[in-house]
Amino acid sequence: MPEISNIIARKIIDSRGNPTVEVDIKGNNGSFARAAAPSGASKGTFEVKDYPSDGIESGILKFNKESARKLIGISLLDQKGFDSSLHEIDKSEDFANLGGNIAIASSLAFAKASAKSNNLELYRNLGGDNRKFIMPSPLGNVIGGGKHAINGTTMQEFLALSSANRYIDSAFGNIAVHKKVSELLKEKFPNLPLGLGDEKAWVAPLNDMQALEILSNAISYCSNEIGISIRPAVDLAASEFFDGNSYNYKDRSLSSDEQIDFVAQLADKFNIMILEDPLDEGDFEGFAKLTKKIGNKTLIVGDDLFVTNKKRLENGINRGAANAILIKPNQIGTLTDMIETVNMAFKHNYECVISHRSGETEDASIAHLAVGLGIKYIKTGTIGGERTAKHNELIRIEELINSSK
Ligand code: 2PG
Ligand code: MG
Repeated sequence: MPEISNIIARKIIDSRGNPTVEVDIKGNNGSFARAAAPSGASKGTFEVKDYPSDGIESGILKFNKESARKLIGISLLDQKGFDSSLHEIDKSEDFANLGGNIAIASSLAFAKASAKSNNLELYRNLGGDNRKFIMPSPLGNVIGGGKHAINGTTMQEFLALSSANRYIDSAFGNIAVHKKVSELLKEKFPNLPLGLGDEKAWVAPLNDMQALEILSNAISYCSNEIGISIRPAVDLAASEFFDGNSYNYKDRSLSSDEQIDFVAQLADKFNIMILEDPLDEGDFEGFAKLTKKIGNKTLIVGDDLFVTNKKRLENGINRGAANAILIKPNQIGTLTDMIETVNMAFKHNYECVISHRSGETEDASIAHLAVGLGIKYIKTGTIGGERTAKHNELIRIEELINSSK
């Protein structure tokens, strides 16, 4: 029986220059696997804690000194057993003792080691050897603001969603929009320096309406030029500019009901396909109202609302809040918990969008999770090594799928 012979965590550097964690697992069958955790800037209040209260350093030290011993010897074929041991070690509801980022890096390293022990790629080990695999459509952030930039838009992300026959063409569709946006920004601000935010989306002195107009023009131009379907999407990350009473933009301040009407109008005017976190993370009722209004033609995605948590999703399902969920593995801390949330979403016809974080690493696990679990959309930026790591892995996965047809 293949089992864990060694497990070790270390501090590494993320794309924002902040410390994060990676975990190595060795098996007694010679298998070796490694995974890293990303980190968010606009974190949901209800996410698990990423590190114990005394910080990343002491979290890692404690894991290597005490927790690792309890994990050595676990069968490499038992993901659920491994993940429940993480919960047993932690003993809290929100990974406050072990640290959710240390938990997810361990859980994903385990999933990779497990796949290696079965001599399968991770996506295939997760999805079953005989499944028909489909490639996801990428959602790429091209104009940004909120917590990901200094003095950018109020809404956090303006994205392109491309769907072509081959994954690589979808990814290049988003990249084309990213390039076109830079041309349009140079025309609009000929004398201003332009820069990129945390996710390598363009940052410029725009209000949200101007950003949507540029996004929409760039998308129309590129989809005509390339001949593939490209649609606009927006992640408002609305909790970040809600003060408990109003949503505060650069040029307006809106009540909850006004916010619902405002985003419904935007969705209509700009033919927006995906609207993420259009309302505050506590406002299930507002999400339900908006879903009733435009949910037949728009995906209303809960990110901070659901935080990849099965119980919060269940609440949303019961109330008709949103019709899709963002899936971020480190919001919940283990692969098993994440898969349970995905399964619940699919069972109730909620769409899933798997997602990177604004602070990322070269780890490309989410590419495999998307394909292996049959998730149709992946949000992972357009350019930048930590973002293209996922695209490039998906290009390789598509080649493998095609060669095994
Ligand atoms: C989001 C994410 C990723 P962060 O809000 O969806 O784009 O941002 O990782 O900062 O939470
Ligand atoms: Mg979000």
